[in-house]
Amino acid sequence: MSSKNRLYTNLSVATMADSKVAYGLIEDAAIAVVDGLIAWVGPQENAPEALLSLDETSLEGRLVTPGLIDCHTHIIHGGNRAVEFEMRLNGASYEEIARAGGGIISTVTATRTASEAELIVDALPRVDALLAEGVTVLEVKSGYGLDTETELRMLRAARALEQHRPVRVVTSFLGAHAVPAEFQDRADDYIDEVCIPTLRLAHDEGLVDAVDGFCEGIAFLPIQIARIFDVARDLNLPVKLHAEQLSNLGGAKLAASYGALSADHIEYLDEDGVAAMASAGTVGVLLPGAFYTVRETQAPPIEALRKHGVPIALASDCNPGSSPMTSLLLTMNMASTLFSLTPEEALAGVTCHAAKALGLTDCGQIAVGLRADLAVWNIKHPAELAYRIGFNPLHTRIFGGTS
Ligand code: DI6
Ligand code: FE
Repeated sequence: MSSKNRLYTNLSVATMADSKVAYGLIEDAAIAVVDGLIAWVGPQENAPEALLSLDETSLEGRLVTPGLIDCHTHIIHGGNRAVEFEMRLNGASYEEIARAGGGIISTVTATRTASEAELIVDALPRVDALLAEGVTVLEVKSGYGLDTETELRMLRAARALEQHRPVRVVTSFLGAHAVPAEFQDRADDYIDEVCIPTLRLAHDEGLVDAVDGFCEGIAFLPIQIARIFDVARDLNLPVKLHAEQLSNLGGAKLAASYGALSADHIEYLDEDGVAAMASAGTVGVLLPGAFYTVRETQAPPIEALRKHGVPIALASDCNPGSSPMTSLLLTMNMASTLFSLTPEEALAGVTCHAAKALGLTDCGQIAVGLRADLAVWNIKHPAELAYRIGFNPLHTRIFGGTS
């Protein structure tokens, strides 16, 4: 169907737009789409006369949710690390893997040698896997170039995904992902000579929607992240941070002090950090695929996040090392089973809260005036989405009103 004007009938809808009703659920509902936007949603029997002239599609009792939003991915990268995965499971130590060229630096090498076209072709099957589960918005980070040319190439490839697939891409500059070998033990020089100048160039080219960093003992310290965030502030770009993944360095608190959109991972976050996020309106993005892959045992502080009212989002963290995952449905299931999120929290995590984590106000819910980014599922109850493992009940994905 190519028309951007349509009346969908005979459906249930989890609008995720009414905090007083679980899932914002409306049964026996209809949704009108005009010019790619939601023009009306409500009980079908209340549908205004004027809408009845639209072409109608009966969804035969299916459930409609907002299109899913993957708000944290590294989906553009060269190569993969399957052999390293195999070595590890055959008993190789971290040092042996590193000596064999493994780890994040092996992905940097593979990404530096890939052309923009190769990066795109390599990423498309992963993008397709996400879209097949109803994803309509995708965040993509740089961070496997760690030199000017490759960081820019990654961001251009990320932007170009929109030309290849009906999906909306939001980019994050992650120059502060790791210290490249040529700057070993000179992280500050890397920030001054590569990271900051590249951020400025990428911004000039319109390639950056937000600025990210990896705040960790094995990556960058808060004081170093702050220097990059100062530049982001000068450029009027929002920030976000990989924080408290392996230890508590106070990264989330630092991010919150810059009004960050999100702090991501946050397994080692303490209540002080949670409170700082709450006052700044910073979303907590949980990445259960990484938690699972690295066999982390410390779960994020879910109770404290709930208590302080910090919105919780979920994302795939799709990357070749710590989360080679391309499924938001599996992410939802993992967040429920590993972190005890309710199925409703899990769905909010990949819809309304994921939109907030990206600073988007025109998607993530089903409400009048928002984009008609919808997922139609062959299920009756929204809890089925987080419940099943490795099963995809998507019927139709509707992107800006077009299916
Ligand atoms: N945190 C992670 O878990 C990944 N990056 C990050 O900032 C690791 C990425 C990789 O191993 O390639
Ligand atoms: Fe990440």
